[in-house]
Amino acid sequence: MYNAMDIEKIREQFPLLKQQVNGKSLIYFDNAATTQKPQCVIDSLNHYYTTMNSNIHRGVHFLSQQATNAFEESRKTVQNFINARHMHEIIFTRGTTESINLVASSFSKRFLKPGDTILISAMEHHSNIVPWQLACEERQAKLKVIPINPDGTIIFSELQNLLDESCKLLAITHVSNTLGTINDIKKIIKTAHAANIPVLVDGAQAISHIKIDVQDLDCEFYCFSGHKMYAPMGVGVLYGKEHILNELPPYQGGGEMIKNVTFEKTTYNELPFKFEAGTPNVGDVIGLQQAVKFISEIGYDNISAYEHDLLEYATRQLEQFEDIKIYGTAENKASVISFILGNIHPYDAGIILDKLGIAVRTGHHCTQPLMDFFRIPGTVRASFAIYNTKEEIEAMIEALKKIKLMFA
Ligand code: 7TS
Repeated sequence: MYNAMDIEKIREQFPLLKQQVNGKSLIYFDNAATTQKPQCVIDSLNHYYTTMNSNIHRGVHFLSQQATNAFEESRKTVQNFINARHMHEIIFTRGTTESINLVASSFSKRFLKPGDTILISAMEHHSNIVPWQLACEERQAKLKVIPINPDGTIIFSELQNLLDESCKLLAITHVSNTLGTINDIKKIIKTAHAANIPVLVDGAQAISHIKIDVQDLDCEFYCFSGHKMYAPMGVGVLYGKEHILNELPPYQGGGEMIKNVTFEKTTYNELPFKFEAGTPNVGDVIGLQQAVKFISEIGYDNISAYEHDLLEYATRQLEQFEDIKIYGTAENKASVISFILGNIHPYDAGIILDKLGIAVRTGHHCTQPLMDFFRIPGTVRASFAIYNTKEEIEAMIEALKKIKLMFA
């Protein structure tokens, strides 16, 4: 188990955490929105633009070859990181949202017919709702939703019922960004496969907390964003099984994704390039490799154990307020805690916490249907990363006590 000294060493790698905000030491609890970046990632960007910047895959010159090698090395690193069978099953995108849009668009063109259904859950982020709504609208298909229990867990019997003949794909989050629920994703995938239904997993919130092994999970698609796992913004990953990616039509047309173009007919490049039209985000992809190394050096066991400890501590501390309501009380949770304190509007709480140097997120967290389910306008959400501490949680509790007095 990581101790305070280990965490201090980790914190030292994050220059941004040394900042003062409103005259207070910054406490950054908005990690579910994006994590801060360690020095190795920042250095990698600097190094890339200082020594290597070049367009890739097309140049014979020195820089282009260097950049291409580093870019493809990053793909290899990501392949190993999530244990994909093939390197070409790793498609670089702008982030989870683009990864899901890619599948929603290409999969529906190939497989979705009028009357078919796509199945999602009631705890999805808008990024795993709207692309499917668009696809369903276009193909005259229907979007169906697996309901949840009040504790924020999937109602499993409903999931089984909805996996019927009309269902062509299940798209579901691994971890809820609002409730913190960790879905039993392996069991869910197994259940869908028993009905011959492929599964897309939105891993945006899982990737920084949980070791992912896509072969073990056996999902058809797994999506995540670099920026939520200590990597730069603007780079993400779509993992897809080779055979299904090969069956999908391209998402965008342009350079890189073609084999041969004439005005009469274009043939497409092989995987992964078929899905990487245009100049990719080379510098950030290379930065992602550094973030993978950062996580791997600490190790998921350490990350999970430490963050779980923070979550338990924060939950116990928050429960000391007799008028606290925590949303998301599943047994298996990632280090995300959503709450409303008394009748204090989340926005008011968030503004005052910010004045005290504490960054939390307030609002619906891009999960409006989930807010409707709980009949609330939003929550205050604190989400913890490997560099957060119990002292910071104590500071938030003290701040909340002050806020309560102000609103008493
Ligand atoms: N899916 C989930 C579960 C998410 O939490 C997010 C972002 C996305 C998809 C979209 O990721 P992006 O990188 O493409 O934007 N979640 C949040 C959040 O909770 N607060 O800000 C962004």
